[in-house]
Amino acid sequence: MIEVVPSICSYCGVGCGLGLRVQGDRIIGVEPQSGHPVSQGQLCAKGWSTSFAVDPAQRLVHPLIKERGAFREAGWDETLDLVAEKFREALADGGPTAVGVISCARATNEDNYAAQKFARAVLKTHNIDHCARICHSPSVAGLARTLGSGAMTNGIVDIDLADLILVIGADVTENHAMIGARILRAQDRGAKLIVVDPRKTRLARLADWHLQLRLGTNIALINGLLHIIFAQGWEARDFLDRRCADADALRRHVAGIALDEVVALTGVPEDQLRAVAHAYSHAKAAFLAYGMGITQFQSGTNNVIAVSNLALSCGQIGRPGTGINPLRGQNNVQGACDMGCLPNVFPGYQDVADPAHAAKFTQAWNTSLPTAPGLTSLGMTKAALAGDFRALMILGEDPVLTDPDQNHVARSLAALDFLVVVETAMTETAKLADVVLPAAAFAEKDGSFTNCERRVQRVRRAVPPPGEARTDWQILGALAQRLGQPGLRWPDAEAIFDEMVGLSPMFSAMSYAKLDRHHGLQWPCDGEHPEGSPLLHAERFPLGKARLLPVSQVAPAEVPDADYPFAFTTHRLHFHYGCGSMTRRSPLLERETPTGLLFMHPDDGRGMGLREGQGVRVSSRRGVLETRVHLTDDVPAGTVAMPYHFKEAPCNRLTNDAQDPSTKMPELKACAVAVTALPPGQAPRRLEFDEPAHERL
Ligand SMILES: Nc1nc2c(c(=O)[nH]1)N[C@H]1C(S)=C(S)[C@@H](COP(=O)(O)OP(=O)(O)OC[C@H]3O[C@@H](n4cnc5c(=O)[nH]c(N)nc54)[C@H](O)[C@@H]3O)O[C@H]1N2
Ligand SMILES: Nc1nc2c(c(=O)[nH]1)N[C@H]1C(S)=C(S)[C@@H](COP(=O)(O)OP(=O)(O)OC[C@H]3O[C@@H](n4cnc5c(=O)[nH]c(N)nc54)[C@H](O)[C@@H]3O)O[C@H]1N2
Ligand code: SF4
Ligand SMILES: [Mo]
Repeated sequence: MIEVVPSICSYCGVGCGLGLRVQGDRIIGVEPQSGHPVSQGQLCAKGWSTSFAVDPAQRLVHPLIKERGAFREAGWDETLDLVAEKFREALADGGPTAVGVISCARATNEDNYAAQKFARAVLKTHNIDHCARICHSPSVAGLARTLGSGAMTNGIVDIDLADLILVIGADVTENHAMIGARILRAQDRGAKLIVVDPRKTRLARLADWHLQLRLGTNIALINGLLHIIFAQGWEARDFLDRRCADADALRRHVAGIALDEVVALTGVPEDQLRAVAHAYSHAKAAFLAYGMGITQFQSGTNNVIAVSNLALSCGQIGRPGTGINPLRGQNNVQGACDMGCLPNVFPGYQDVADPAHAAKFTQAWNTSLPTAPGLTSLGMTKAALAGDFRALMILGEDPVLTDPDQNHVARSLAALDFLVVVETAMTETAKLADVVLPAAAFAEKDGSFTNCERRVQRVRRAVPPPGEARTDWQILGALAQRLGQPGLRWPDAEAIFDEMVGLSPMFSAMSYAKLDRHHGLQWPCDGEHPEGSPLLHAERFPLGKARLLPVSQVAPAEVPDADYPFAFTTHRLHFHYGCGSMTRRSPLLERETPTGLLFMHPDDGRGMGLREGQGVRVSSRRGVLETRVHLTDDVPAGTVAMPYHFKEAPCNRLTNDAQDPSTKMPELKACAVAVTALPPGQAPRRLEFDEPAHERL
């Protein structure tokens, strides 16, 4: 007999509803959930391939301890005793600032709550972070300054209510596929579509206007649009008067901008800028969505502020069909932030430096807590390299493949006294660990995920974990016990959720029973909003009045020159996900895109005498790799691009970790590279770490 267990897709932040088809102890397939408000009975190719991602045959099933360079299987007791001993040593040696935890935006809210409680209440450090750092941390920081809250202001269903959709720096049909489908349906019923992207994405090719700006010129472009809007008197004056603190500084700032300079810098013709400024400011309801093409720059926070200035100036927020909508990436990255897996906030964004919040958690957890905020994820790896950091626990992240400057990351991890990785599969990072612990995957545990529109939804244990795998929170609880803190032993996931709800005002009216009755609930969900909040900021902003903050264009830290003549950017492909540890197990997805490629404009290819599929060597100031070239006008001449899913062609060997000053977001979207041809017929090789960066053919 086949039983269908309702769950949520564990890939991207859209949060599609799926049913796990279970026979005995095995997941034999999935099906879309009918009537789900987000996915409406559909799934993308990754969702459909879920059973491969959790297949026991390809999973870690035993704890592993490294001895003389090789892993051996070990029992839980022996392994956890060793991990506890190593953390005790590190704490004795370097104190609580020398240890830390990187949590997992793919794991449940309950796992993430446990991870931050482990860091804070057991290790006594706020050194807890996760991949939001290199994803939407500029959204959290930028929108906190302009609105007072950094999440999507509107729901996914609002796309159906918009008469214009503006997508900036997001490849939505590939990366948030069911949102992409919804946008295309909106266009079919007459909504206008504008895409701002240096690449011709699928959506860009279908858009009414594609502003193909030069890499890293977002602020120049948005200030140009604002210049036109204010000069023409198209701004929403009434909204600015009632809802915003002071528009004059921004008005003066953009008045001083010369449009011909904007055109020269961005490469976008003036008539396109005028048409888009008119369309966005005159739309009845304009839904603005953005992604990594805004955030992953050293100017990431200011880019977000520029986006916010545009929406506020046109009054395109606070109503159905409008909004500033950062498309959060991972299935539960919103949740990992909400749960406090950040170095400066407890669950529910309660500041660790605020004595009242610190007192509340000290009392609830019955323990002392540190007062100084902790290190970010890249801060921890940097401290390791400097010799100031001893022991790190990584739950479900693969920084060797996904953090910038791979050689630097590998050196930093090697500099640790002790690295423990909790994973569902053997990754490049896990290979460098001293201990690897097998984690249960989402289909093997109860809990909740929070999608990009703040919707908290239940996932359920459909099958037992394979072998000896355990849930992250169980592992953390057992380890905490060994380190003298019994407060992380919960009977089940619901008890963790209830503890979190009791401590986080923004979730105070949530419970599993209530989440079950609805298709999840959108936070804030409290006494004032007992059924959740699909739309934010309708009456007022968390700051009271919103703020318009003038910002100026900043070039990427590294631009092309004679040695490294191509602008380089990185992106995603529809059929693969993150480090590929789950999608690359699916033969269906592998067949579609089996390996990494360098995307290059045919004119550049011709100039170098390259043929389609030829091997190339790509180098930056930080590293070198080999791959094959794909000649396509998806990218403009002078710019080359690579996806980041492929360990054999790791584009983060090349990327730059120049950082946004306020969030430490590295500049994953722009650096400079050189490309040289491999002799025709020579296959690209997989190069080991630290081959000389400047070596050329
Ligand atoms: N298939 C698949 N889906 C995924 C993921 C995956 O790995 N695979 N990952 C998930 C995660 S973690 C995230 S965060 C999301 C990310 O989803 P997206 O934000 O869509 O991510 P990217 O494809 O990295 O970048 C988006 C776009 O930014 C553009 N861009 C680059 N530079 C600039 C610029 O200067 N200005 C502008 N305006 N645009 C620029 C790129 O050309 C690209 O089309 O996707 C999620 N969904
Ligand atoms: N060059 C470049 N680099 C990038 C980006 C880019 O655009 N360009 N994007 C960045 C962005 S936005 C992000 S979010 C990061 C993502 O980077 P990562 O977070 O490193 O990528 P994922 O592949 O999502 O890794 C998640 C891991 O969690 C494991 N996992 C899944 N479920 C569980 C669970 O329940 N428990 C545990 N313990 N493990 C689990 C999976 O096996 C997988 O190996 O990459 C960043 N890196
Ligand atoms: S759009 Fe995202 S959540 Fe929906 S099925 Fe695809 S990967 Fe899963
Ligand atoms: Mo992300």
